[in-house]
Amino acid sequence: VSHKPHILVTRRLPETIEARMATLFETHVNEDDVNLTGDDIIGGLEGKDVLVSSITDRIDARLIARLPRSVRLIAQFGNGVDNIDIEAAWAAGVTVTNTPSVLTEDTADMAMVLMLALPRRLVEGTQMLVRDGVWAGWSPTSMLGHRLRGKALGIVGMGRIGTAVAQRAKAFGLNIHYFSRNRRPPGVETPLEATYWHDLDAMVEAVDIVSLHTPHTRETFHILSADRLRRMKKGSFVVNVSRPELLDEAALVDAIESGHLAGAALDVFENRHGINPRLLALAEANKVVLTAHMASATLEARIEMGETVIVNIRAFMDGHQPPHRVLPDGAHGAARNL
Ligand code: 8YV
Repeated sequence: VSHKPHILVTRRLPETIEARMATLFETHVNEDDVNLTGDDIIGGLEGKDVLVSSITDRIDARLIARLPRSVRLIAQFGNGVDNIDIEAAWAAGVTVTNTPSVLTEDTADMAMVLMLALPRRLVEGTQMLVRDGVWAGWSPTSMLGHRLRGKALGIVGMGRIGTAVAQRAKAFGLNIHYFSRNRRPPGVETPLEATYWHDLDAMVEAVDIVSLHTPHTRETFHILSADRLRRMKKGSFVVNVSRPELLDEAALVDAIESGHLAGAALDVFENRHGINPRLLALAEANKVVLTAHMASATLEARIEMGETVIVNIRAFMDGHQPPHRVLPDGAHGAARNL
């Protein structure tokens, strides 16, 4: 195209990224950084070529049907695209891209932070020091947690992030088990011994920790169901840095309250704005560790995510195939990267 692409960016991005976008594109950023409604998005897209979206934008079939004809690209700032109806975009001839890979390592680090935080009582240890007079000083039997080494970790979804978690967990002496849509031979792709399970029910019965690393699709909604939570070993726990929809949150709370599960370490919640009070109570009781959807929240990752958005937009506007196109998975509606 002869003119600079006009883009709408729905959330504030790191300064360096906004500055670079402003030099390359006619850029309109939602400076308020509050969630835009569908009407806001449609209004803001008047005369635009590209929508730069984030996980907090609900881009469903209805919104896609209302897109101005000029908008041919939705460039998501993020890896997961479950906020976008990929099939509807595909049917409407609108290209969708995402920002995989650049956040893999940082997200995997956060999974390890959470995996260690619970058995090693990280949050409790800090609270003890900051709450006046609670700490009685060192003693041989105080603050005993549990050893991670030697435990069995069950990874659900051995994609980029799952593989990066497996590599780290291996170094911590965990035995790696995984369930995946496609069997990946980790011995070939990575120097990693891991046990593949084709039956998720059987895997959750066998492991001490279940960590979720699959995208949220129709197939993976509540993949860690009430039934599977019941099947998990007594005293085992759950880690989730992926999407809240992957587990039945109410059933998870039940399982922890009843003492069946030792706890959970969660970065994502069903209701982002009003976290389940029972979950908060479990956090008070140090049965769960909660973080604020920050697994990819490093400045470095966010800058690289922004750079990836820019690469996708430039390729698309130059008439090339953008490198990180997301296509619908014809058979099941699950999105996948090319
Ligand atoms: C971001 C994420 O918080 O990429 C993802 O899928 O969940 C995180 O990196 C978010 O998506 C930014 O839009």
